[in-house]
Amino acid sequence: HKDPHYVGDRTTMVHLFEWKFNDIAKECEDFLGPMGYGGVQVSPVNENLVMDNRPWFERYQPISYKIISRSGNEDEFKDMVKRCNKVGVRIYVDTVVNHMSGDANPAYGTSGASAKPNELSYPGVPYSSKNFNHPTCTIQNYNNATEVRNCELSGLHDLDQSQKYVRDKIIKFFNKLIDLGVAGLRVDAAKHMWPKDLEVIYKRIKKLSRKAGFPPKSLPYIYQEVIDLGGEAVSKFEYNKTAAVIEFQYGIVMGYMFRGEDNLSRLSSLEDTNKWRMMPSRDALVMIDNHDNQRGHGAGGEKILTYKDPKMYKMAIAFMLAHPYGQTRVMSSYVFDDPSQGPPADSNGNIISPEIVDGKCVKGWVCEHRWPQIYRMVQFRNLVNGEKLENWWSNGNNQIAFSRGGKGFVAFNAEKDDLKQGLQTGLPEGVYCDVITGEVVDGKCSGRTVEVDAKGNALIEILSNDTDEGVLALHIQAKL
Ligand code: LAG
Ligand code: CA
Repeated sequence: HKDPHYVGDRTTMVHLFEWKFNDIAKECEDFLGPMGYGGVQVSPVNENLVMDNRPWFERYQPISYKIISRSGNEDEFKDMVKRCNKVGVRIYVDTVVNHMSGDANPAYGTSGASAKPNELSYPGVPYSSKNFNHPTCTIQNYNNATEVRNCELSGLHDLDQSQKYVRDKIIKFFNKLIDLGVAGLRVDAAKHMWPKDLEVIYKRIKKLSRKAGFPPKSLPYIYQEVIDLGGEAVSKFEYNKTAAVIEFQYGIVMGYMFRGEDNLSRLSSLEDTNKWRMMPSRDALVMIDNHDNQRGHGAGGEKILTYKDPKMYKMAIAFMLAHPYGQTRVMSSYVFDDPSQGPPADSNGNIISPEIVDGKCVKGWVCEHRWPQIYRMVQFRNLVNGEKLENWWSNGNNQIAFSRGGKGFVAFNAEKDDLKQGLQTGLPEGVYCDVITGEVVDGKCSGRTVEVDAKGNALIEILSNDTDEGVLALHIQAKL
């Protein structure tokens, strides 16, 4: 369950947070497919509790496993998966199976059906009181693994996955998604479920759909949300036997690094994941920010970089995409101030579609995935896939550079001094267009150019007073 099953040389998924299925399908066709994105993580697709003011987090409060939410219904979901697969973009679903909703009275789901959360009754599944962990308790002590697994996470009613009945319902939901052609699943709150119960569930999930174009015997990609920053009873290393784990340490390290609060040169040892207490590369899904920590939810959010710090954010994303570690995920947000605020919506709570003007999203959507500095680094990662990290250089401080074999080269300057340095790029001789500041159009570079000599050396310059970009990236497909 550790292979995302991307098509061809694709490498990176984007989380289109709170997007509607119809809009995602169109984005696959118009942009993600042609630009080389490998997949989309969609927000939870199953029926959820309708909450006042429609905060984004209502989608983490399941009412049933019917596919119906503000993103769309089952037909729309099916159509999206088909259309995205057709243009080489895989779909990954965020699944919430640790718990059902918190208390609400009356409680309505997104299909209009009602439930009685305070009686632990969810007729749409159906689950009743006996399917939940008893006695009911609230997680307080993260040094007690049993409490973390068997008590309620912020009042969300905690399912007992040791029951075959509960597992059967979860497996049925997962298998339905697979029949509809998805390539994998995010497992929300995996830390709050017992690894042995999850293993039983994973073993019983279907192989990916042949009809949707997957090779025979492909297992779904499973990446589990286990926030482990050290010092708690539950360890992420309990979860990577057969499936992948989201490496939350990564975004925190990158936050410190690109804010200039650590020393970039230390990243030379990033491949030694033991040293950093990170998952082995093959087992890790990494990101700079996610829907939780970009707004201070979840844990470890203080140093996380987001679209709100564009220069440092683009540097961190470029590093993530240039460095070979992990499976990479790009966050795509909507504009927010209030951390509870849901996506752009009309007065009836219907999500407003992103609109695209000159390649950029408007109407309250940020669409980081459409920032040229980001999608061009996705293309960089696809191009250098499988190439070794070479020609590492640092000034011992916050200026670094490295190549990926002889195909790509990146340099970063996160300090107050200019970077002006002759460096070995590993690239063949020629004039290259920096894909951060521009692209090749009609044989001309719209941004900076760099001349690489016959020995692979070039003068690399990143000035500290550049308010937009602190990174430079060259690759062999952007050679003039
Ligand atoms: C996750 N990881 O384990 C998600 O990534 C995260 O977004 C989910 O929390 C969490 N698990 C549960 O699925 C989010 C918000 C919470 C929110 C919860 C349920 O971060 O703040 O809780 O979804 O909607 C909210 C209120 C709580 C309240 C609870 C129950 O914020 O104060 O107790 O609802 O009504
Ligand atoms: Ca639990």
